[in-house]
Amino acid sequence: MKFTQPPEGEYEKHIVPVKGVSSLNFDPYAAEVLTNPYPHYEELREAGPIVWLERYGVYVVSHYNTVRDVLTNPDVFCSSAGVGLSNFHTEKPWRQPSIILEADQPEHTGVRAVFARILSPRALKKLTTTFEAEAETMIDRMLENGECDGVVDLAHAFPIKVFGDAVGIMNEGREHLLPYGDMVFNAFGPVNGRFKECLANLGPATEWIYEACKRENLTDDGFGAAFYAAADAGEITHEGAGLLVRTTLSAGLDTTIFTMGNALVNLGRHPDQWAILRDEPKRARAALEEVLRYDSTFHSFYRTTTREIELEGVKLDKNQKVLVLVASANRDPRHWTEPDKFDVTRKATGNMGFGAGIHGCAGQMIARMEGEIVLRTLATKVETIELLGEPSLHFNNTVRGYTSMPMRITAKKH
Ligand code: OVM
Repeated sequence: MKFTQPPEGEYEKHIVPVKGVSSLNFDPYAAEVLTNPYPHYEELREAGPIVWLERYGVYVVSHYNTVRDVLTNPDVFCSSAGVGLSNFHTEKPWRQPSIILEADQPEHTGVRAVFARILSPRALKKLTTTFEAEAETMIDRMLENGECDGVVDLAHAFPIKVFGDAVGIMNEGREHLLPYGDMVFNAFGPVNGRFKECLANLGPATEWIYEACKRENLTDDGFGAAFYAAADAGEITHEGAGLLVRTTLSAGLDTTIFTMGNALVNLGRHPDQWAILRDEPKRARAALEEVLRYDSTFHSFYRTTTREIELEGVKLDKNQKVLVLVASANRDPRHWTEPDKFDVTRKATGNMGFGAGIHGCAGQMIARMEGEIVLRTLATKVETIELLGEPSLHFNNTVRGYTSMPMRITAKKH
């Protein structure tokens, strides 16, 4: 594999002075930033709706309205050049591009329609009882033990089981899903130490994913089989069907796993907010939405300009990468009241956690369903959540979450 991005330390070459726009040396991928990005995002928003990042030679947009404008103008801010820092027009992608994520209209349109039909609310409804039963089993087991790990025992275990089964992949080897996703999401950022270490430790994960996506290795009643049936019907190619399975396995695990972990951490840290949810479990969906706003799993991705364009008074060249900081949009006081307050009673819909526009998360319905079921089952069964020490943060170039969260939970008395 060859990477044509400049290695770490050589980004200086990319510095181009740009007139009429704030220019910062800010590194959104620095460990210190990932530890607590929100004060940094505030500084960035204060510097302006669009800022030049010297280190990477890209613009960054961090205000809610600007993020939305970029995401809802896909003809100007395209995805086919990749949605990471790497520009597919000039650099070789680390893997074959996704036919849904890294594609533009008109090719994207039909593929997205097939994907949306197969993950439609009707298809998802059939999965509800299975998902609920699994959440109950896992949470009952945690309650029996009292002391548990919220990430390992629930946030990780639940999507690996229920989403893996829903796609229809083999049981053997599912431990490769998370490391593969980690690579996918690191690869949207720079080729930094984090990227290289992840790649070096990837082992057989990529090969396993490739095998898992093959028709003969899928159950005959999952999303995977449905993608291949769409190929039989001539709606997509058979290679495309395999790539859509790969999309579910790339985008569907780390994201939901981290989201559930972020929910547990934030509810553990805000006992008043947990009490509100626990007393009214039907608030689960709204609480999940607030988690997605307040501590977004997805922090950033890129778009690439298809022509010269003026954005917030700044003239952008053609073929220019723009970093879209959705997690900052979700904390923008120009849009939200008291954005830094975790408040499960607020109306957090309209947050940019799933993006927006034609590329808005295609799995958001099943992601919300998984999260809602887990939070509702917790709220129904659990009285108290006590974090035992600091949860361990996972460092990734694109997504935010935890790898471990020791906690003690007690059962509700009925
Ligand atoms: C894909 C893909 C991978 C990662 C994320 C994603 C957020 C999609 O392979 O299509 O959407």
